[in-house]
Amino acid sequence: MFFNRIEARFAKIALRDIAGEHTYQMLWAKAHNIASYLQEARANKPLQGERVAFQALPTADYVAMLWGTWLAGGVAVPVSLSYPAPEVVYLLNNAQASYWLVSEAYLPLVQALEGQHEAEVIDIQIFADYAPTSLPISLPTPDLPALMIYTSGTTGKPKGAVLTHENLQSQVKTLVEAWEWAIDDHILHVLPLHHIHGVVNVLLCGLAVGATIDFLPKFEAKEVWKRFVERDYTLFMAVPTIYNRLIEAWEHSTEVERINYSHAVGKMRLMVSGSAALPTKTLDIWRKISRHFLLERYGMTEIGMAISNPLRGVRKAGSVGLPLAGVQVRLVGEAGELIDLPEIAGEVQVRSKNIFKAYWGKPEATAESFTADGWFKTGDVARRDSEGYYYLLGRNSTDILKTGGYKVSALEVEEVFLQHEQVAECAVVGVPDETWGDKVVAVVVWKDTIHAPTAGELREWAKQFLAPYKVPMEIKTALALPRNAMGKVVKKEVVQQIL
Ligand code: MLC
Ligand code: AMP
Repeated sequence: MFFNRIEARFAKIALRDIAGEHTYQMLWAKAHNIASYLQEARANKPLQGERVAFQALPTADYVAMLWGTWLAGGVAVPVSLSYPAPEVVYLLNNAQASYWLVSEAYLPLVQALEGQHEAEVIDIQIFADYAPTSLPISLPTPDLPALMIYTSGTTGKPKGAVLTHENLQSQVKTLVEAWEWAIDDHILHVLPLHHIHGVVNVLLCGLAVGATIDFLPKFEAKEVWKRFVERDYTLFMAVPTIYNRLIEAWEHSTEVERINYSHAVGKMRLMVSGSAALPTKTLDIWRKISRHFLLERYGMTEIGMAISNPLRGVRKAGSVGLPLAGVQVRLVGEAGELIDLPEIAGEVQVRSKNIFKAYWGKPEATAESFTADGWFKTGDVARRDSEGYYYLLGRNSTDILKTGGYKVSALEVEEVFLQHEQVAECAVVGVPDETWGDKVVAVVVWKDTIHAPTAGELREWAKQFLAPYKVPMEIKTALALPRNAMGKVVKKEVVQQIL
């Protein structure tokens, strides 16, 4: 899908990044070089599913690393740009990565991690004057694993969700058809490139149809508005927090700026929100600002996009819409009964070609995430109205949080906090918040209140081990945590106490 007939769009601009414009031909040549290099080290044989971890700012290098890995028969493992050293080490070792491709910005990290992993480091600057042997690159077969995305769960550390080429092609095809992606589409990309929203929904869909993608190095609301005015974008996709930030920036602008901003977004053909619940208030204000009724959709790393409001039909506020073509969705009650009637809550279960193959190296966790008859258990709870539109109500587990569209495991954060010498007990919870969705808050019982660190000190300490978005925004102190008869912390009560 990405490489077939790519020659036909060689001259078209695929990407704009901090370095300038890149045609499809330039990306292809860069990817080809990387693939040749990787295969040369394997006696010119494909990598056969070896994992290639890679880290690059949102630039052409990122796409070249992704495509190059695929052309060499490897599995691409994008690494978060904000991970501190221990998270990167965990990922490289957990994925058993053969290679770690990095752009220049990550060389200090590479140095700091010397001896802590087995991956061979490739600084992609070497490709500046690398002459590849002209290898016959074979296109990967559909059943070969293509991409591994790390995602937090209810137990332990993040797991690598393995998606095959077939999964990705099917996910992309579903969205290209549903949202009518086309070659003349032009999108501003502001999302992180280690999660499915930014990778599949924006980058891969855009590249598959020959569209043009402008990368923004980092999300910044004022800069996004400026770009909207300067360029003729047709599409935009983001998480609710980003729309909230854009609203805030619009409200703090001059009258003339507001008129220009609203005019610019009004010209787009589609604006999409997802990854977390879109508050009706945000939907309403955005509608006034842009004249767009945001298209809300629902998805997950393991399943791609499953439910979406329609491009052309009725979009309902508060609903994530109807199952996408080729995706089967059902609701199941607590006793395992199928829910047929409208307005009754149940777990969302999904079956489709889009669904991932496995959690890397975790056959038991993989098996547990499916029902005996092959439906993926999302852990999300929803109801359906009489017209079949789905409304998400919450999650089965109080330990899965969504902050700014990022999934965070409360248990993973608690485990880190409990390593601190002054923390006796700790409960991490999500507090409803207009901007962030769940605001991650830690409630801590100190061993010794006199020597306890300040909230700021504890957050700084935690940043050594956790990506910044996993570090609780607030730290509260308690004398004890509410526990049930079994001694288990009652998270709902913890939230009540701090509200
Ligand atoms: C940043 N910070 C966060 C955070 N993002 N903290 C909690 N939750 C987050 N999401 C931290 C920063 O490290 C910083 O910490 C402080 O908050 C303020 O930073 P900022 O500069 O104001 O935030 P910013 O970097 O602008 O990030 C905000 C954001 C970002 C909304 C742009 O969170 C983001 O890109 N979110 C998108 C995530 C995403 O793509 N999810 C899709 C997953 S796939 P400090 O300590 O320095 O103050 C999926 C499936 C599907 O969900 O359906 O799509
Ligand atoms: P992730 O594991 O990071 O891919 O996040 C997937 C989770 O995000 C889902 O299981 C949902 O809980 C949540 N999610 C995605 N889209 C929406 C949405 N439109 N509304 C509410 N929650 C959503």
